[in-house]
Amino acid sequence: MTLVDYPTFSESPFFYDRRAASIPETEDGIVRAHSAPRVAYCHPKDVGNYHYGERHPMRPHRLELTNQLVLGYGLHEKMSMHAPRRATEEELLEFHDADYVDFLKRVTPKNAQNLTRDWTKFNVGDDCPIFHDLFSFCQQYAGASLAAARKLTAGSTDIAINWSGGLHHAKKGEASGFCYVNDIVLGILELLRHHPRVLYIDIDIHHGDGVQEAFYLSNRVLTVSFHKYAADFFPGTGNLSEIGSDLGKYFSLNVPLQDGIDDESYISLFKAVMEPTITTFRPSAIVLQCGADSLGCDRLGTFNLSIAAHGECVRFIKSFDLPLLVLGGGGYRQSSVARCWAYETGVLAGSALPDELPSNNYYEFFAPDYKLHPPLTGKIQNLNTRQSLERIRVTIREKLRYLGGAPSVQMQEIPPDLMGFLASEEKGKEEREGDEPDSRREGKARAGDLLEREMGGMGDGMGTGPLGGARRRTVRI
Ligand code: V1D
Ligand code: CA
Repeated sequence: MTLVDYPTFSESPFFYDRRAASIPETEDGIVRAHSAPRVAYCHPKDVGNYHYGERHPMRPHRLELTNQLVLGYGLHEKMSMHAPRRATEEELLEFHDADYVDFLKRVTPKNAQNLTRDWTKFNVGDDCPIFHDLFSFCQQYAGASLAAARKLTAGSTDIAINWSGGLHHAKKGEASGFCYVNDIVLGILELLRHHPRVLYIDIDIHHGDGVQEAFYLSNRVLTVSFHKYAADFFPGTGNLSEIGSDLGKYFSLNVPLQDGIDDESYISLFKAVMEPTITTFRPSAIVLQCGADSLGCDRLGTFNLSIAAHGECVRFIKSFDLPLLVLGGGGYRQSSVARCWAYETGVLAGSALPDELPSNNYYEFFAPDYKLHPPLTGKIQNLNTRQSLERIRVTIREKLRYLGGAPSVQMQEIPPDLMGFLASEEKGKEEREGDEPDSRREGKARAGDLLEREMGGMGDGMGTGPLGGARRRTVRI
């Protein structure tokens, strides 16, 4: 049977959702309620024990605080809990350059002084210091995003969470902005083995430049970043005018904001941008980076968002009922990050959490109020005017009109028989590769290889050609 026997993107009245078509039964034969999505929570063991250095704002310890609140609130009763294995070198090489991965593997705080030429080449230094066991840290957070993505492609969960991931600045061959390995790109590449179109949304206050750059030429991944865009604010990219190139033209969207944006304007702009983006692009999976430095009172960020507003963005994206990979990112007031991500875990798991924080090993971090939603103090002046926000909204809507008309979007869906085959392949792979300390065997023949061959030569954006031909920093998809 050839692929042209199936309805195309433009012809079909709705996306072919394999969950809707398959019998809604679990392996033990129990019919699941439609309304309660299954949530998988991936937390690498000890990921909170790494240290960037005394003066560095990034504190992996916030992941331990988050986990304590998640457990304290009893959310482990509502989700499947996983301690995924580390990513292998081979898995990191799906996106990253071999010399860069080799450098990350070899470098230590002791030998770093002898590798000064590499410091410039791989952009390590003040923002991205070499700390003890750096490579293990990278393998842990990337392994968790890969495991989370695989659970989605295997169909064993509807939502997968990895708060240790979301390191959106890392490039193919260099570190950037506290990020070494780009677990988001790796996770999206995994999703692309099964999903024709993946939507990436980034609510960290910084521009999601590493992910945008990786998929800048692709029409299979649409990236949207909401961020502060101002002189001297890192990384300096993310203007409205950055829209993608070649096949990827109109598949990068940017929402550049100014200091002090408040809950109401952020939520209404977020919904006004995301609703038409989702209905026009019609992704079959979504990746949401939830950087918590967009919260008010962050040590690096200068927005005024409450945890409730940040969480409302998560709730809104969840409401589309698509396979959803939820990741962390920035966030530099540890207690706020932990509150925010615990609250969002509750939103995803469908549990309303009491405002009184549960007792936990780090209770004193949450002084003086010990509440989940403490009042925001020290708000920053809102420099976003009604007109500036309206201009952004209108401009993005215009770009979406072009996207809707782009012939490259009219892609073939994955045929159901191939979907079934790929799902069972992935399920087997997920079982083989399970959580630590289970077996670490690796499958050699990959579902994506088959997908590439099957879809090759269609000229529809899902073929084998290197889309990254013109820009070496992009990935082959
Ligand atoms: F304040 C610091 C103290 C020590 C080391 C670094 C910093 C620091 C603050 N802000 N570094 C930054 C940003 N870097 C610069 C550099 C100056 N150079 C010319 C560039 O302004 C980097 C901010 C990174 C933000 C990371 C992130 O929040 O987006 C994130 N997302 O996922 C993980 C982290
Ligand atoms: Ca962002």
